Amino acid sequence: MRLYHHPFSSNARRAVITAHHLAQLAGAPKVELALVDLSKGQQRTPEYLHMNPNGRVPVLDDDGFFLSESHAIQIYLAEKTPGQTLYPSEARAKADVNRWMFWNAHHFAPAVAVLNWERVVKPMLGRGETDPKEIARGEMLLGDCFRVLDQHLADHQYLSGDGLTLADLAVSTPLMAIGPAKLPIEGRTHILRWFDAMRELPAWKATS
Ligand SMILES: N[C@@H](CCC(=O)N[C@@H](CS)C(=O)NCC(=O)O)C(=O)O
Repeated sequence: MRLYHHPFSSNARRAVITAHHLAQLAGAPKVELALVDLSKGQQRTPEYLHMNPNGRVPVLDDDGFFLSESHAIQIYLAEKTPGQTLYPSEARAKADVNRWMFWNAHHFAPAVAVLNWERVVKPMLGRGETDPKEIARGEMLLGDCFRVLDQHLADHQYLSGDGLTLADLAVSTPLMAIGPAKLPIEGRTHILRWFDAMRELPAWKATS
């Protein structure tokens, strides 16, 4: 399999980290990484758009089966790996992991993206002044998400169940922006404890 990514993309990193983590297991799919240079517009070439018409990273190519959307890629890689424990098969356990993954895709990652765009990407690409209204909107959205996440982690070591799952890998990757995008994390001690543990994972370190 080939996984198209860019190192600055937290969406791509979610899939890359999952592949790295699963690679510890003998039956894991062999995943080769391919860099897509977003700054050169390589995500908009006809060849790339054939794999992912959205023109975004990541996309997985499994022998001509093209799969975009980072959370879907995580699930596919896990389900292709015999003996994995990142994605449970029991209905309620699986639903709970799904819940956090959907929460991430719909609420958390988009909230981080507002601040990341205003404070990191816009200045980097010279796309105009920071918009204070957008900053206020991003901080409000993220404040809500941080409250929910911190409360949950106050009495849970991991997001779902008793061990590391796809949910932890999914939700931790937007926090790559914690410093550069000045995410309002002050006082969220439970998130910081959990995120420190995520950063200690060999898969996180290998993809930094
Ligand atoms: N929902 C998608 C989002 C993918 C996405 O937005 N990727 C960004 C990088 S973080 C991208 O490729 N942007 C390139 C562009 O917009 O031209 C996923 O989770 O995979």
